[in-house]
Amino acid sequence: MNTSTLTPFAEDILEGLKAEEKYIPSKYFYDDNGSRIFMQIMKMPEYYPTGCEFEILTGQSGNILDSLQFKSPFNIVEFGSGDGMKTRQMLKAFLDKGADFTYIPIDISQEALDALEKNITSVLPEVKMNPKTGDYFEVLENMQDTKTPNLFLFMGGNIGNYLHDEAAELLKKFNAGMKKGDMLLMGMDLQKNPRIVQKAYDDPHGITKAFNMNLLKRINTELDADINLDQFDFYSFYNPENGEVHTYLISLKKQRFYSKVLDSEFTFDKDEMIWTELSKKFSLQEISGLAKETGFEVVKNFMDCRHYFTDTLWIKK
Ligand code: AVI
Repeated sequence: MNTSTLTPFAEDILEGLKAEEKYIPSKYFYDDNGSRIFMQIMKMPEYYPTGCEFEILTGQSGNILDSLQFKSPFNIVEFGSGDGMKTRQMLKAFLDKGADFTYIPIDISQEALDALEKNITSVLPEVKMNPKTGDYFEVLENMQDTKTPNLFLFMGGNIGNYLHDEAAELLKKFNAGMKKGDMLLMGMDLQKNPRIVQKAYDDPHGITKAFNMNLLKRINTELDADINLDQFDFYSFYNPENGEVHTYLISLKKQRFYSKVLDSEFTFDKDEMIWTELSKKFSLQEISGLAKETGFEVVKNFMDCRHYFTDTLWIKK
């Protein structure tokens, strides 16, 4: 096998499935099929974060605008904007209150940005948009010398999918690309009754299971492998002591599969697990600790009425 010609997916699968404790990085959930399954997850009644963030942005965007520590004009720079459904609520409220801003969504996918632009301008034609294609940090570097203050958005609770040190590193990088006084509004899922969290990640419809199984499908298609999907199950576990949901694929028997692309065989014991995702739920104390650790200060938490989720507003010190 010539590893220099492998895709990043192939390299990471090789590393993760040859490890002592097997794992697959959760960023590989989101191929076209996985992204469609994730849309279904977001529509499930058990998956509360989407509704919570929608409620916050629908009801409290005026307060968010009032809490910004700079005046118009400003930029709203969004990392990983998705379809913009929730952000649209905020942009509308800001316009209604007479704010003067330019919306700058950043995404590596030109296709996603085109769809987003169409979606926003069809409903809010008066929004000034300046979408930027590329890596978050490259775009940030090129924006640094502008005088206009920035509100950065990192919504949806994506920060919870990073290990603590990775999250801190990402936020420090955001911080390094920001000017003093720039602000960050970030979605973070909060600790709550464990049964509610457990249900959101172990749904009765089997959609979260399908989301995980899609990883094995990707290995079969992209790495020319012969995994029998029926011989794997899905398991999810929420630990209320540290706020971490961990999800796994479980091998139902002692088995092996072969990948032509990796020219390699992978063996599994019965009940062996593949760790597929961390989804961290935070306490408000942990949120202010993380802000401090990464060069920010919490200005205000905007929470839904049940206090399940927060859009936390930080300022760069
Ligand atoms: C994208 N991310 C915030 C989701 C979460 O809740 O951690 C991904 C997800 N995994 C299973 N369900 C949803």
